[in-house]
Amino acid sequence: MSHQPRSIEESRIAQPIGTTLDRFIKNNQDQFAFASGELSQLLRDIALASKVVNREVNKAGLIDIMGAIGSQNMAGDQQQKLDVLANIRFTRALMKGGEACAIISEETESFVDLNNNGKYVIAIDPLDGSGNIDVNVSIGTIFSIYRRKSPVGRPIQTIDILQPGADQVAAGYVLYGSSTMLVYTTGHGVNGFTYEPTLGEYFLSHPNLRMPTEGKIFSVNEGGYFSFPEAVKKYLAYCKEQQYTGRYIGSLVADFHRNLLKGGIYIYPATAASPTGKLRLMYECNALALVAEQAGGKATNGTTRILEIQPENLHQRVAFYVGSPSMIDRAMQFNLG
Ligand code: AHM
Ligand code: MG
Repeated sequence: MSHQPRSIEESRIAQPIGTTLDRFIKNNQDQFAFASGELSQLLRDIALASKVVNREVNKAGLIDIMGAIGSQNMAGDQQQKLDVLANIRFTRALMKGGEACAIISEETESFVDLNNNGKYVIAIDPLDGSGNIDVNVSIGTIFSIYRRKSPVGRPIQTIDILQPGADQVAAGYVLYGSSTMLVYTTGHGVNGFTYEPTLGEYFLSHPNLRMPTEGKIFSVNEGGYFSFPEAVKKYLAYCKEQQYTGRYIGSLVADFHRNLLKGGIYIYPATAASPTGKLRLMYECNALALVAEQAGGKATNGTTRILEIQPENLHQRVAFYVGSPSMIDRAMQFNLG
């Protein structure tokens, strides 16, 4: 049989078309024990809101210019801080379908009570790393999805809101970086999707992501060094003796994502200023802990697996160590707790 060289056009046609996020969600819907399409719809709603936020993030540097020429978006709510705007985008998207009964957000003091018939509670940091917006550095959205525990149709209860991370039915993040990515898990491994802006679609680009068992990157804000616990200082000295690479963006999603792909450890310890740590359990750490574990990594506060911590309030802070399993195991030998 002769193998004629293909024309460029033929080669193009022969290339398989990518898997869109929508198709992937649909194809994998039956992995979910309560498959009724509602969780799938929530994931789609989050993806849609992230596209809108992505558009706004990309215009961040233009806001003053557009303000100066009096331009407004359709809703008339331009000129707001991007993190507030992102909160509005995600809340609206999650409200629309009626699947969510409550939203816990970094941007709101109390939870947003939505719809007694909704079966899901969403915890979200709509735009994390917001200090990096003005300087054109990667930022992210972090989300956790829980099933409510109390009967549907009644007002939601504390047990619906304060659920430990182990009860998440799905979690993930969006990284607004050099390209925009959505990475999520429903407890069956982790998959990553890259946004193709001209088509307005996320495409599966990182199927079945696995975190390297070992790594050489440590990510910590060493500016806080003198207020770190002694054990953390010792561990950091160890990282340097090992000639690990220090990488710290200051956007949790971006630091986490790099370490997920390359292998590494992210460290945000308790400090003198934040004796229980800075990062928030419910809408920053839990989602990334589930993604890490589902990719073969580990996440702890130094003594307890993050996913097992029973939250006591919506905005609770925890120390956070997340990353490659061997690196976390070794770090724990320093008794970082
Ligand atoms: P934010 O929710 O106000 O954006 O703060 C969370 C961010 C994380 O993205 C990042 O890892 C951390 O705060 C950086 O804190 P620091 O500037 O103390 O290093
Ligand atoms: Mg945040």
